[in-house]
Amino acid sequence: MSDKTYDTLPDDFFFGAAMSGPQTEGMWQAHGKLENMWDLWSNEDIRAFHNRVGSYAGNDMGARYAEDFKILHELGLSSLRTSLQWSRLLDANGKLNREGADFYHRYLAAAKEEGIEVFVNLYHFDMPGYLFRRGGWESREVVEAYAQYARTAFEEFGQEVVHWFTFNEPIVEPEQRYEHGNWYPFVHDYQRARNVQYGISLAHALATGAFRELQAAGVVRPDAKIGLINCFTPPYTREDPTPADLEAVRMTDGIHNRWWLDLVTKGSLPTDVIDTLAERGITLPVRAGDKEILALGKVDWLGFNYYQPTRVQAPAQDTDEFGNPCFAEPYAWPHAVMNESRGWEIYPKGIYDFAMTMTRDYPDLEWFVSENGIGIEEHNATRDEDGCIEDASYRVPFVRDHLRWVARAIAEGAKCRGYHYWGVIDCWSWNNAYKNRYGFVEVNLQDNYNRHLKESADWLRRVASSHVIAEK
Ligand code: BGP
Repeated sequence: MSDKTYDTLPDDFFFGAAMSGPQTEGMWQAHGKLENMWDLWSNEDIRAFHNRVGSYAGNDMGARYAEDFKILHELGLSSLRTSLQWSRLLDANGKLNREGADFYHRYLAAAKEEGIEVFVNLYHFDMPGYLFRRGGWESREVVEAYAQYARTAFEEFGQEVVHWFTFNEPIVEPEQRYEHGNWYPFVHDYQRARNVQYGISLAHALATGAFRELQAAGVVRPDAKIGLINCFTPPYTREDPTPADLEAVRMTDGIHNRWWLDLVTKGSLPTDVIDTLAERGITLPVRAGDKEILALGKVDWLGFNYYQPTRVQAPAQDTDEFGNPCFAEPYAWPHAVMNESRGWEIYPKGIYDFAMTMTRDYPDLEWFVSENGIGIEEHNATRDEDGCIEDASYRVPFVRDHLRWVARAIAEGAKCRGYHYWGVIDCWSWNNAYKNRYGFVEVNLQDNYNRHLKESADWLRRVASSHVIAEK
């Protein structure tokens, strides 16, 4: 960092928490909730989940939300981004499930009582199982079902919710489920991954179109905004790159970032990326009328999830063992500082680099840090004599250093409006379940999911209340 330390954030900068419906709510069969992809995978193979903890319980927030909003309020936070679960809000005929909707009305009302504004995301990797069986994001019927779900949510909560998002990290399902085969249904097919990415893009655009229409009709509040959240991690390469390394950066940035950034700012997809894909035999399942649909995709602002930088270099091979084209491969930076629990590099300056790229390329677009955090293996945690988890030595520097880069970016003109910490209250992390803990607040599974403040909570409260980024 430069000599100057940037340690204050603007008065109107907001602090909040990020979580998601499937990782918190639990109550997986209450209110007529349908099975989602995580329930489906948990039911099929519980051994795939750390310590065999499946999707069923979330972090019990569905039962404890009133208590949790109080905790967030006491930590000085003013907002929470979570997601509605499609599988709870609609029934198997795609109609509103009144019991599920009433649950979310109670949830939103309880948050309001504690002064917590809920930012509502519509989709967090959690397709209802029956729609996955009908083809998931590769099926137009499912894309249209999503648009109908979004429309129903806008109609039902349009007067209550101000900040809406269509998707969280839309790049993750194409990659994790269809390209790298890490997540159910474990596919390794680059073409299908891009088909899924394209389907999600259409779904996003249709939902944004429905939002605009319903806002014009007065169903959605006039002050409501719609956005998209992605891990727009800036790709880096070696310090002395070859043209092939730079090409790897272009395509990684193209698929991960510019694809979505063009969609949400221009209403189209980046032609250089589409052309390169076509040269390698990958063509998108475009139909007549799609151009007009994608044109609906422009948003009001963005969320930026940031945990780690992407570092890539030219691939050693043209195709992988499954016959898929390779455009890049990971580059191991010799100076990387790692969070060993998660296997992710810690590189706070990446948040600034993204901010300055946005300021240069999309100067009018507002955004906020929609996720950032550090997950450390629970069994590494030490406790003081009162049983409080001593996490300040790693959690405080992590958040502090990221926030200082945010403060500097804002001082240099970045339109970053706020910061949401991922999992302020420990939550369930997909197939890692409760292996890595992100929270300032512990969820003790041995003690009936009871909440306990960790050592770092006091620091968060001071920073969120004063907007001064305290050293410790
Ligand atoms: C983001 C997801 C979150 C959350 C977070 C931490 O990519 O949007 O849902 O899980 O990563 O990652 P993990 O839970 O895998 O440690």
